[in-house]
Amino acid sequence: MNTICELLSIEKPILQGGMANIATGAFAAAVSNAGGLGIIATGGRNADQIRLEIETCRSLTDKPFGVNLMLMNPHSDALAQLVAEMKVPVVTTGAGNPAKYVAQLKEAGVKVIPVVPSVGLARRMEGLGVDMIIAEGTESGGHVGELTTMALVPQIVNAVKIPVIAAGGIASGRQLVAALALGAQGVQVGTCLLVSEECPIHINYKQAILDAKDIDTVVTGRSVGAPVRCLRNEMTKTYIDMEKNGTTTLELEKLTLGSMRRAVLDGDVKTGSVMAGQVAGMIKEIRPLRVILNELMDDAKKVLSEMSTWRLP
Ligand code: TUI
Repeated sequence: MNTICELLSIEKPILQGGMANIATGAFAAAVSNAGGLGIIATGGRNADQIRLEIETCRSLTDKPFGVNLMLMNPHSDALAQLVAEMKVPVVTTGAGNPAKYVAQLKEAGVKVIPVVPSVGLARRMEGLGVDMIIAEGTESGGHVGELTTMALVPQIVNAVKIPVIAAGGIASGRQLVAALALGAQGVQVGTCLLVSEECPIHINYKQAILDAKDIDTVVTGRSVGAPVRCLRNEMTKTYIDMEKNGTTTLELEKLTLGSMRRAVLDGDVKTGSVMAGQVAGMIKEIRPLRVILNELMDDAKKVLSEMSTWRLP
């Protein structure tokens, strides 16, 4: 069977997570140039904006890249049509069921890789003919499911025949090897790339991740069916207090309106949504993307070679 590197024509089995309002065409190109698969985010953007991002990405790299369709975006129909028309090599999807777009994308020759939080959805996606599955555990940043990567990945691996990529809780070579041990053929990472030199977020956002400890992420929005993991701050405290007091969905939505852009663009890490995964606590340095991805691979190789001498009793 072909490796995911062969299937996607990439050097390292590492995909970049979607990251709404962050992953521009230039950022995705930089990830692809560093040997991973860069992905342009569509959260909060329309088709005209994404067309420009795809053009920018193509002008900055000859390597394959992808677009993430964030399915809560009201422009999803137009975005799916755009990526098919522009023959983007890979589409990942998130925050919903992409069933209605799969045939259209496959016909255009686009590789389709949905992010799923459950075995049921993974099976349905395989039935529709998608190319691979990203199994994302609740450790990840942003919109999350319920199951952990440790529990979810092997159950999806057992349930489907197509390649599985693990996401959520991966920021080191050890975690990459652990994902492979669970049966994944590659990983998707986000949080560890936020602190890259190339990542176009406000320095306060990067600093908040560098300062975070293991227990500093929380999930807001479970009560309204839109669970989102962020770094704990004034906004998440108010939100969680309001959730406990039975505040209406409308009031809760008002609190988070524009909060992602406030964190990313204005560097307001107090009242903004500083989306990040549980691995934030282990990230300590701002470095170039190439260094981050090379270290992930080199450390994974070291761990694998250490493990080759292990013997079980
Ligand atoms: O999509 C993500 N992570 C995200 S999207 C995002 S942007 C955002 N904007 C406003 C509010 C909330 C988020 C930030 N982070 N990860 C992939 C992911 N997909 N995680 C979980 C799922 C998922 C959940 C349910 C995928 C499919 C699904 O299907 C439900 C169904 O309809 O069957």
